[in-house]
Amino acid sequence: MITKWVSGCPYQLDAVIEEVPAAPRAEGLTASALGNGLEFTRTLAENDRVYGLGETTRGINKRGNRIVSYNADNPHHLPDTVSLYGAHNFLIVSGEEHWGFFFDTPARVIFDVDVDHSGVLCVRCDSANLTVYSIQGDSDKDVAEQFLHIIGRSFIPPLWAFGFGQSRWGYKTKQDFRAVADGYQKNRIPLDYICMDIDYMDRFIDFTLNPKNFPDFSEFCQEMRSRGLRLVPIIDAGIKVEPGNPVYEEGVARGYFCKNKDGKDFQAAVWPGMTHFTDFFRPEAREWFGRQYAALTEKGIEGFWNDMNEPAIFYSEATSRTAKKDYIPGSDGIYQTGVNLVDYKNFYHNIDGKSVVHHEVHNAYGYLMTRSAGEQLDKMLDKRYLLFSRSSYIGAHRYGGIWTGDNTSSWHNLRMAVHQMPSLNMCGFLYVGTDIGGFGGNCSRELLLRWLALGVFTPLMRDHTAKGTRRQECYRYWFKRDFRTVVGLRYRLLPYLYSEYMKAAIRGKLYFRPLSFDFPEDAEAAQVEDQLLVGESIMITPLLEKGKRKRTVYLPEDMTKVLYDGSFHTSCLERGYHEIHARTNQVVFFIRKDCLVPIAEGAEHAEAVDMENVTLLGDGSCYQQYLDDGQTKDYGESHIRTLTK
Ligand code: MIG
Repeated sequence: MITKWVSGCPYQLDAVIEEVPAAPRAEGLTASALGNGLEFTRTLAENDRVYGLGETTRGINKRGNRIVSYNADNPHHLPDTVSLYGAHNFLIVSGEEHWGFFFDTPARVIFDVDVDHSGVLCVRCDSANLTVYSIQGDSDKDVAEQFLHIIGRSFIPPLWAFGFGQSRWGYKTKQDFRAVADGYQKNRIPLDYICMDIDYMDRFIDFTLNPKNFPDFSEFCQEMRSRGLRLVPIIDAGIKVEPGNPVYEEGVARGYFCKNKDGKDFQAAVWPGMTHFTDFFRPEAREWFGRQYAALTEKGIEGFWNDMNEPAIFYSEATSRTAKKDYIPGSDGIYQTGVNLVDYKNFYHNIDGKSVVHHEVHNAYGYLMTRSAGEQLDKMLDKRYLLFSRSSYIGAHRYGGIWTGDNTSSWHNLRMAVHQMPSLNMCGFLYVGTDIGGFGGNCSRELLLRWLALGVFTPLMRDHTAKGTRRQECYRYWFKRDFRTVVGLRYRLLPYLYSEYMKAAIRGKLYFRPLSFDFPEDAEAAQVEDQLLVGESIMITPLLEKGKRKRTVYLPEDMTKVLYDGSFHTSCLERGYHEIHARTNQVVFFIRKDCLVPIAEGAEHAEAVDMENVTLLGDGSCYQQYLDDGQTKDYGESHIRTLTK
């Protein structure tokens, strides 16, 4: 059962694309006025849990946290960090009843999820122009699936995007990229793509290539393709202000950039220096910006990542003088969200002919950039594209995936990834992943192997790190065979991982789930935050502690334990608690009762994996495999074949 309550005059952002009946109130919540905005509360019973809220830094159960939707370029992913890059305003209250609530507003929202242990969920919305969706269901899973249905089908990337990718901020020349390709191929560690960070551009100008380093980019793309690799360039949100830059000139001439209060094109500094920001709220500007990606697709590029689209701003004329940050008041003090409010109140969008200050619609900016790219890439390429974005809002999940931004090489951030994945799925984002090994800081060999072992199961599996950190490519570390084993597992599991992703996307289901979603009656399962269900057959139990070669796992039912060390070793374990052992070159996961997992021989590229000839592991009797060419857009149940044991 879903109803919506429309308050005031909300912006039409197409987060929800199905018809939902209107109700006279926000069902399941108590609403009251709060300044210019609205406050929604709901009393929580002692054992109620709260799920969802996407890309946040702590816990699968969000109870006991304060979370702020106000998209921020924030590299500090700490337990008490309140804002990251996305606004994912959907949560599930789980207890005697199962309710889902989606606060559809691009303005700031503060979620006090019983932060002070007063037994109250309190959601404070800056704006009273919003739509609140209330979902009632039989279970948490049912609520989540009802939500996935109304927000529309997830983005589906090509098969090669389910391979492993390497990235590093600082690769600049063809030599740099060739060295990565060589490093992986000489050591026979599988790899499908290499990301190009901002240094491939001409002075950080979007849609350009450094003329000295890439005078013949088409040939270079071809060279990489012939080695089984693809290049995935970054695109930043801001367009450099510079006469002679055709995108700048055309954007100015057509009036597609955001304005300041005097009606002039707003400018602020990011990587290229002073930039203008495309007004993605205007459909014609969105289409125009998206078409610019052709500069690279024409040369052979099939995938991109969109960065700095909160949008991130280093400084502006106003903020070089006063650097005032956004603060939010809490009953227990003042919290800084790390965002520069002065800038966000200094520029304007044109929405349906009306001038709207950015601050009021801030959270939708990154989404609309991704939509701009996605809509045009879909038209320009006759096959699927890869796209993932840093900033997002629900709705963006139909156009691309996301990565969780500038994390750090820390064990806490690895654990956090386990919490983020299912929470993002609940908000619609299926193609998700973290910077494997951590973006900031120096990654140890042990941490990288453990992070890769989790990354094997995340749809986006990319190793990425910042300039100035330790080299983080797998082949830079001692005893490369271990990396070949762990990354290799991804390719051996590809028939399963791809099938499960595709089935989740076309059927509107979750790919990652907390244990409690499948075992709602199991009080032990509800407490588990360091294990996940991945697709229909697998449960993962990652090792998340430094120096540990064993951990305790909870099995909500009898399962088959699989230990992979280059070959698969299986054993049956009964429901209950067990200690499992895994050295850094071993990955342990579980196959659920009455389930199967198809295993391939593996290969060095996703497209080279033989998906047809598979071995079946587990004690089930049949498996539904999704099989297609990995490029076609004609998705559907007809691509499913049933394998029997
Ligand atoms: O200000 O392009 O999150 O992945 O390597 C930093 C450089 C800008 C932030 C992204 C990160 C990327 C980096 N970018």
